[in-house]
Amino acid sequence: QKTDIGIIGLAVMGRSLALNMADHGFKVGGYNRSKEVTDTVMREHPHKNLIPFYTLEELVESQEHPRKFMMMVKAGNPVDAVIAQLEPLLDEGDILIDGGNSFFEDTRRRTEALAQKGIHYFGVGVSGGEKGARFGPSIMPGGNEQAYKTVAPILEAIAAKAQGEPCCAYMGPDGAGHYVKMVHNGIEYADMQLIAESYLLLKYAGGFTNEELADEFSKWNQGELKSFLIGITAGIFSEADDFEEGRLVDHIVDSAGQKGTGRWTSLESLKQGVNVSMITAACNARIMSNRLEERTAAKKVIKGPKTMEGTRKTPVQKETFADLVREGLYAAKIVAYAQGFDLLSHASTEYGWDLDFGRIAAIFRAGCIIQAEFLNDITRAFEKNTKLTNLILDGFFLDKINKNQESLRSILSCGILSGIPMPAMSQAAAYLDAFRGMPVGANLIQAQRDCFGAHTYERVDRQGTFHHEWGQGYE
Ligand code: NBP
Repeated sequence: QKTDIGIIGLAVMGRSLALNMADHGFKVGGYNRSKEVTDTVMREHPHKNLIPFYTLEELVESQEHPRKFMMMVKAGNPVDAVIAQLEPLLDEGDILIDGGNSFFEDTRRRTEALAQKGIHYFGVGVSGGEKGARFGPSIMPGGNEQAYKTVAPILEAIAAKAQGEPCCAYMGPDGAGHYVKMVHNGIEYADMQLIAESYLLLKYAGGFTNEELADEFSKWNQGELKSFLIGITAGIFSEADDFEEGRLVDHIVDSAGQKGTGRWTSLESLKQGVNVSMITAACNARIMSNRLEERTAAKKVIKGPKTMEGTRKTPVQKETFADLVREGLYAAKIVAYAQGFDLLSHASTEYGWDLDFGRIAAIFRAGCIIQAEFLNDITRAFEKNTKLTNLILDGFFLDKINKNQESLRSILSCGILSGIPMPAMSQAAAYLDAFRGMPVGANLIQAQRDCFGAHTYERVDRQGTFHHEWGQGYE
């Protein structure tokens, strides 16, 4: 049988994308390394447009030129293993897509290697998990712009739709799509951490019950914070436990894993010299969460603040406190996105990708985990000013920052005095204060560097670099 596209790897994501394509009328060839997986998919999800193949040769022969394949296998070595098997079977002009969470540098390397043979390689970020893949993900394709036109009808058909537009758009050459997906995940880490800190504040400083938390988050989801993450959070507080009395959330261990895309974002930001401190803080928060044993032991010996005695720590009414938390969260969220888009901007210059930030925000509006009302405002900001250097400087966001930063400071001080860890919100305030030109102490650091290493220093009142013979007390 003839097919329009081949999917290689039929685990949860590959299978869901294959069925999504089949629903949209494309004839899809499905192949998986282990035959049993293919059989299970065909048995459990039979579809007239999904055709199983048990060898790559047959899968390749089922298509007309230019042929199109999408790998949905585990990132890392499995991708290279599939390429090594597939490459000899492909011809010039064929298209090979990697839809997994591959590291963008790997995608750049693979793109270059396959281009030698005239094969168009695409690194495509797919966000939204299993449900997104099955019914409409946000899709970030990177690769050859001409060749993109061949796969665009399939990718845009299966993507989520926001106000009728597909959440799929060409990002740029080689690793651009995977890079955008990586930063998307980094922002997702920061966003989730900010919501977790808001929860801790409301619960431990505000004395909110699960019922009240569910109500409060539902209310937030009607306003400017409306988003997938706030929506599911509201629902989580209402979920009954499967085994015991009470709500499930209170029976879940206080330790969360990570797969690595947040860490990649953080490492990459250090390489680029861009401050994404909130994403890094979110990664570190998960690392700290994993130290359960040490935390349990330390709890017995390290004293908390005196204000932790008693139940409620905030002097204000619950509703007033919730408003402060909502406004502080909104300000911090703006800073997190500003950091993420700053990293994209530097990468765009560094790798020559010419990323369109307004378009990136637009394709995040549906299908993905960070989908939010707020992204419309980001698109508007970058459309209004394509040269915008930092999201915070856009008129709309500047106004919000100026209005909400007092709330951020107020909940931060309340949280710190109550002993509630708020690493991401603290970073938001620190970034804001440094960015708005407050002294950051680098004059003293220059002096120290010149003192111990003769690294020289610069002056405020004259050009050039200077060295001082630091005299006293340094022996
Ligand atoms: P997994 O990441 O669990 O990978 C399993 C698939 O990889 C199976 O089809 C497996 O075949 C295949 N595979 C492996 Br492992 N080694 C192989 C090799 N050497 N040659 C050929 N095939 C090999 O699947 P997933 O969770 O569906 O995710 C697929 C990709 O999508 C990953 O990169 C993931 O990070 C990304 N992603 C996942 C999500 C999500 O929510 N799960 C969301 C967004 C992106 P086998 O059956 O023979 O072992």
